[in-house]
Amino acid sequence: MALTKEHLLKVYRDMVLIRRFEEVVEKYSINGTIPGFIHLSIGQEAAQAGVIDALKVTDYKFPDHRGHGAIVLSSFPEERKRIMAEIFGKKTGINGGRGGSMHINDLSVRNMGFNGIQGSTVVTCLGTAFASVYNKTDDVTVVFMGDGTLGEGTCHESMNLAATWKLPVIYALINNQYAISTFYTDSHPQEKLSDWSKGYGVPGETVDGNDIEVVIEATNRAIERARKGEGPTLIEYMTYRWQGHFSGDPAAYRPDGELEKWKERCPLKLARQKLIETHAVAEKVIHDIHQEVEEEIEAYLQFSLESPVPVPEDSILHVYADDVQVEGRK
Ligand SMILES: Cc1ncc(C[n+]2csc(CCOP(=O)(O)OP(=O)(O)O)c2C)c(N)n1
Ligand SMILES: [Mg+2]
Repeated sequence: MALTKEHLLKVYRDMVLIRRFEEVVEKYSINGTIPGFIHLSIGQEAAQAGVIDALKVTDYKFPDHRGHGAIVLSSFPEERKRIMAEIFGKKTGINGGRGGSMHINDLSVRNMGFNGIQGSTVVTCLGTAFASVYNKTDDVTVVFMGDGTLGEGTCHESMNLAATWKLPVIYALINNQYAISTFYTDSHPQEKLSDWSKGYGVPGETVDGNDIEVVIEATNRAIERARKGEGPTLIEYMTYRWQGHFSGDPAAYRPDGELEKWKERCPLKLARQKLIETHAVAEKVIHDIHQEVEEEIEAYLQFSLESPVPVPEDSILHVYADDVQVEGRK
């Protein structure tokens, strides 16, 4: 079912927000202000924004290393500047500047974070999925992973158990075609990676990951199954990353013309076309969205630039948990 005009406008704004967020992050990474490696998801906005849009705040989210978009959109609007500050390594960051780009978690919205090991969260996400069943809630768990990550042995283990125990997991496989420099069909025998699901007797589908309406529809189908206790689903969102693997990678391994072809199917462009052609949205409305987002991102940036860096004495904080009560243990 097509989205309403209001819904499409909302997710269009979400996509503009994460596109501009990452463009700013890219700029400050290249000029050396942001420490460490940055993995950008420009071009993949629909897959991230669509999945997050379909979730409740209490659903568990496991982003991956290319997850800025999903993380920003999961967080409460008033906390989003702290996501950028985290990437800048600042004390005001959502994790006090300790995590940086790849290790951002925010338990208030059940963003469970990532740890730099591909395929690890595909296993640990079984814990939150099991907790939902055990506690008899209808919260689902979404784990993001890439086409390369699907080749990790952990993905087999995870899908096997999730299928056997009918755990409410949505495997959000973002197929952006490459794992670093390896094209996905050079490391997988299947053309459709969603066919993996067949081995575990669970539904799998491959969808257009650049069309946000298609993304939301497919995600909703999986969420509905999971909430009803029918178990996991594997969804492969076909998309493309416009940048190299990390900011600074010239991506010389891509054939000529490939990027240009995918840019024609820019997720923002596709949604904008629908807004104008199907919903008769005026150009001025679109322009105002961009203007509003611009001001918001500028505020995040100023906050990030002006915030202090963590002090060395703070490095010993949060090493041990304070006063944790574990049932059944002294
Ligand atoms: C276990 C493990 N092996 C290798 C790496 C190095 N590594 C980081 S990202 C990446 C490629 C991941 O590709 P994909 O899953 O397609 O995600 P994408 O980067 O395309 O978003 C690799 C091999 C790692 N971090 N962890
Ligand atoms: Mg990939």
